[in-house]
Amino acid sequence: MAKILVTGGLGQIGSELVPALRARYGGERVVASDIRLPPAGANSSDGPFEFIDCTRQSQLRAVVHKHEIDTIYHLAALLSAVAEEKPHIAWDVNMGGLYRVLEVARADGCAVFFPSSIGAFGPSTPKEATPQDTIQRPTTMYGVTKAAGELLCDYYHERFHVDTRGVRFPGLVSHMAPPGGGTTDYAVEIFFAAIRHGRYTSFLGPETRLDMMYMPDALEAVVGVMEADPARLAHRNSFNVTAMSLTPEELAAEIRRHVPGFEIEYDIDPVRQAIADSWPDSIDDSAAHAEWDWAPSHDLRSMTADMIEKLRNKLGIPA
Ligand code: NAD
Ligand code: AKB
Repeated sequence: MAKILVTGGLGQIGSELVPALRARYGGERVVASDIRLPPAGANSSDGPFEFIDCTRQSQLRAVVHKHEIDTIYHLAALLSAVAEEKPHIAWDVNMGGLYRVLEVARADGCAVFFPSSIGAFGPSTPKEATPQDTIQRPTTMYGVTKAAGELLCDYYHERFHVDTRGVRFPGLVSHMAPPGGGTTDYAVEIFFAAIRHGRYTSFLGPETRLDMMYMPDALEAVVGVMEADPARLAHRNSFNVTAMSLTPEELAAEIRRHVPGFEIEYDIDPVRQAIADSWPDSIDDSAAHAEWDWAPSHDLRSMTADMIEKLRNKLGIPA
C-alpha cells in the first residue's frame, strides 16, 4: 500500500486531503508537510508531520527516505492573485518546487500528483466547454507555472517513467481552511459573509462566469485519478475536471434561498477581474469521465445547502 507525502498540506486542499488520505490508507502512511507549522493544539496523533520547504531538494529527499515514501501529492504553490503580486517568488515556488519534487520522485521511484488549474488556460483558449486538449497561452504567472508544470510532469512520465498524474481544478469551495489567495476565493468568502453579516462585497463582477467544485468532489478527483488503471489513461497532466459553472450573481441567488435578504454588492478588483476574464467560462471534462470514471456528486444547489449547514454549525450562528 502507498506511503504518501503531501507538500503544502496545511492549505485549503491539504487540510482536507490529508485526513481523507489517512482515512483511506491509514494515519501512519500519510506524512503531512508544509513550510508552516501546524496550529497549536492540532492533533499530532492523527499522523506524522514534517517541515518541508519544497524548493529545498535536500529536505524533500530526507523526508522521502526517512518515511520510505512512494507517492507525493505536491500541493505547495502560490495561488493566482498572490502569484500576480509576487511573480518572481511564484516562479521559484511553483516551478522550482515542482522540479525538485519530480527530481526526488525520479531518483526514488515515487508517483506524483500535481494539481493544475483552469488558470493553465488563457484568453486565446476557447471560452465555452474548453476542450481537454486546446490552446494554452496563459497571461498570468500562475498560469505560466501551471501550463509549464503540466508539460514538465508529462516530460518526466515520458522520459523517466515517473507515474505523474494531475487534474485541472476549477475554483474550490470549502469550509475547513481558508483559501490561499486565489481569484476564485470570493466563492468561499461569500458563504462566511452571508452567515455572519447577511451581505458580501464581491471583488469580481456580477457576470463573471467560472467553473467551481465543492471540496468533497475535489478529494474524490484526487483519489480517482491516482487510483485509475494506467492502461486506460490516454492523458495524464492534466485532466479537466469540473462540477458547475457560475457567476457571483447566481451564487448569491442560491444563498438567498437559505439566507433571506442576503445582499451582494460589487467593488471590483481590477487585477483579479483581469485574471478571471482570461480564464474559461466552462470546461469540458469528458476525458476524465471516459478515462477514469470521474463524476462529481455536488451541484450548486447541494453544495450551497451543505456549506450553509456546516458553516452555521461551525460558527455557532443558527438560522
Ligand atoms: P493554499 O494556498 O491554501 O495552500 C498552499 C500551501 O503551500 C500553504 O499551506 C503554504 O504554507 C504552502 N507553501 C507555500 N510555499 C511553500 C514552500 N516553499 N514549501 C512548502 N509549502 C509551501 O493552496 P490550496 O488551495 O490548498 O492549493 C493547493 C494546490 O492546488 C496548489 O498547487 C494550487 O495551485 C492548486 N489548485 C487549487 C485550487 C483551489 O481553488 N484551491 C484550484 C486549482 C488548483
Ligand atoms: C485560484 O483562483 O488561483 C485558484 C485556481 C482556480 O487555481 N482557486
